[in-house]
Amino acid sequence: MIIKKAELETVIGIRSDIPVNELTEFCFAGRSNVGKSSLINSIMQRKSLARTSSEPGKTRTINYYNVNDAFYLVDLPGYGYAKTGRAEAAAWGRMVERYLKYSRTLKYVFLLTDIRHDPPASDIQMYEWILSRGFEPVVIATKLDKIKRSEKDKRLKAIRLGLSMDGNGILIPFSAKTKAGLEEIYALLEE
Ligand SMILES: Nc1nc2c(ncn2[C@@H]2O[C@H](COP(=O)(O)OP(=O)(O)OP(=O)(O)O)[C@@H](O)[C@H]2O)c(=O)[nH]1
Ligand SMILES: [Mg+2]
Repeated sequence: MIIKKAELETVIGIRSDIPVNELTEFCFAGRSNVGKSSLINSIMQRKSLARTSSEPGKTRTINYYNVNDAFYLVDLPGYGYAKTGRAEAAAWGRMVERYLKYSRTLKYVFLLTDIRHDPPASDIQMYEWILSRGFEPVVIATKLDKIKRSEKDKRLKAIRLGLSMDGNGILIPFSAKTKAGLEEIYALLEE
């Protein structure tokens, strides 16, 4: 994919209305620190347009990145961050719920989970929740570079099982470091 333009166009706070866009949207959900912003940067072929951090809980807004005036990549705030209070977590849930409900052009929901671990309860809940909203999540198993090549198939199987994924469900192993999996993701965006 040739990236001619990549810009942070809209930032939505916890109380803002969900914007009505003409362009197709793709959103990225997952636990804090799983690699959402890193994946978005990889897609945009930018080093640090989407802010990444080793410190979890960095993205606390919904950020819309305009790519080529063709689509938006929507960076959702991460969940499961230990220091987040219950009230804040609830506000987060409502914000993401409103996003899934009111986005008119949302095409795919990408759910990111760390390839090294069996999906935690929060990812299983998120997966089911996305399904209940009428979307079939595209699961991205992140940080592929952190496991041995020989472990890959076993880890993917465990993730599929952990999330009770449909046999036809899309599961793509990805590394922001090596860019493995990026072509498969581009293929989905270009559909
Ligand atoms: N080795 C490796 N590190 C990664 C990969 N993806 C992300 N990271 C690292 O993991 C940390 C978190 O990445 P982010 O992209 O900021 O994660 P996030 O999901 O956006 O986190 P929040 O914004 O807090 O929800 C950073 O230190 C990244 O450099 C990957 O594929 N491989
Ligand atoms: Mg982030």
